Amino acid sequence: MEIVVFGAGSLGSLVGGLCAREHHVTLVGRDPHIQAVRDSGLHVGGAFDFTVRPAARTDPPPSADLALVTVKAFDTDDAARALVDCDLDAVCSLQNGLGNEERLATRLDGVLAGTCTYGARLVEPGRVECTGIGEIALGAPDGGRSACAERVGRALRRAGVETTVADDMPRRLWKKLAVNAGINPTTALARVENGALADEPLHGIAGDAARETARVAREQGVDLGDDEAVAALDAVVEATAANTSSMLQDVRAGRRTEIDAINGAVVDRADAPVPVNRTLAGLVRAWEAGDQ
Ligand code: KPL
Repeated sequence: MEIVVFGAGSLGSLVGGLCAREHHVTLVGRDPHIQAVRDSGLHVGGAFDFTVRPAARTDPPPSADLALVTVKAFDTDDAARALVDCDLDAVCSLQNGLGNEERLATRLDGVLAGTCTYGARLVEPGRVECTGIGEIALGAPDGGRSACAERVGRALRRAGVETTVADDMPRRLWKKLAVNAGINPTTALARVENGALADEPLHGIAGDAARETARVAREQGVDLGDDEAVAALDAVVEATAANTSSMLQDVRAGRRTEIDAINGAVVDRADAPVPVNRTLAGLVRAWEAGDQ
């Protein structure tokens, strides 16, 4: 299969590197990472230890069977615009937050929703580290079975990527949102690794954000219980205890965060007040406006 990974940051490079063991992969990203991959290939370390030689470019190729979209949520519209001239059979979002698939589908056909729990860190240009083996779940954005998702799932599994083809993607996206709404802003504001959320007072704050998110999911007709959301949060905190959340990485690097697509999305969709998500979003946005 011809796979283009649009957004070759840490996660995109890891998934692209894993896929390149079996498929023809093109990484689309920015220099100096892309230049390093062109010069010396992509080394995948951490839980793996191999080097692959995917194609690497700063703009999409003219065609591919599948595009894996791994850009930050706020770059989704740009990704859709950039991919419009690429002849594609399927597009799968592996991004944080809600609403990415709808945005891609305004310009692209064959859009699938996806979640990815692999941990990844870009160590230096041309080198990515797998900090935790997780899985990709993908399927139709509105739920239900999808022949396209089955095809993509088979291709990812052939490459040794742990993959579930799911018929309940809305529920999975909300569950992941609950986890991100708890972990990302709390770790970013407190400047701690994920594992620090196992203890009070941060555990309580992250748990309340996850519970509020589950309540908003239910308001939207998605069956996600408070206890299930908090259990998912606790499991990710434990599994990724030594990891730096993507939002803390963004804050440390002085970059824009995904707060709008995470806690902002919870606030925007809520029928009743969500004070914890509103407060966390407000604090992170205040940091973005002031300190960046
Ligand atoms: O997805 C993540 C992120 O950092 O964005 C979690 C699950 C919180 C792992 O760090």
